[in-house]
Amino acid sequence: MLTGLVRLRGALQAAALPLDLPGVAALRDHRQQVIDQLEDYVIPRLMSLDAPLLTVVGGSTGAGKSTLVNSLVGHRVTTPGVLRPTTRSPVLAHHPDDGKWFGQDRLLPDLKRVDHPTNDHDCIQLVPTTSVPKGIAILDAPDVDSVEERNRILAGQLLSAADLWLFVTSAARYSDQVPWEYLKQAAGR
Ligand SMILES: Nc1nc2c(ncn2[C@@H]2O[C@H](COP(=O)(O)OP(=O)(O)OP(=O)(O)O)[C@@H](O)[C@H]2O)c(=O)[nH]1
Ligand SMILES: [Mg+2]
Repeated sequence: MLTGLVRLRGALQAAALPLDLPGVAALRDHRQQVIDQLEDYVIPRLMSLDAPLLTVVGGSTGAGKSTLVNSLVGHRVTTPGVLRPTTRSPVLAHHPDDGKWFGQDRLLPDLKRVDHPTNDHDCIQLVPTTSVPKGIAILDAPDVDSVEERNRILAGQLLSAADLWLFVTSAARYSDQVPWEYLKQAAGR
């Protein structure tokens, strides 16, 4: 399968769609998205099938993502808050034995690893804890529809790297358009 996917990526890269026909811009975008998805997620995942299942908690600001992550883990690993948005930098809780899977060489290579809370968009905080079982990890993400552009971009990257999305919303926000666009993309994937 790996050989097949690498060939598929090569074929897509070679299919440059050079003619400016109607609708070509959307097709070029789609082609690039499929290449990115293959390079950022599908091929790396296939090369490390034993890696823990990465669950990314996404959704609107204030929906309760950080609160839910803390409740699932059983103690406070990420800071909830009343300021919107609160979470600006992702927090990844995992079993201590699984730490080797979350190095910069294996996952989200653009993000620097830190071991303390931060608001730096270019960092990801790793929290090793025995409260998370081996084989699964949970990531608290910034909101998908933030007023902060960097938050939105980061949330998109995190969701693309996920094996599983846990989507959080509230009675007031469930019909918002932006989260629904993400869910449609996920269904398409
Ligand atoms: N009254 C009160 N409400 C709080 C407090 N902390 C969080 N909340 C509320 O609880 C809800 C969930 O907060 P969070 O878990 O931080 O929400 P979130 O989805 O992680 O939000 P972002 O990180 O901004 O994307 C929000 O409506 C908050 O305003 C607190 O200390 N006091
Ligand atoms: Mg949060």
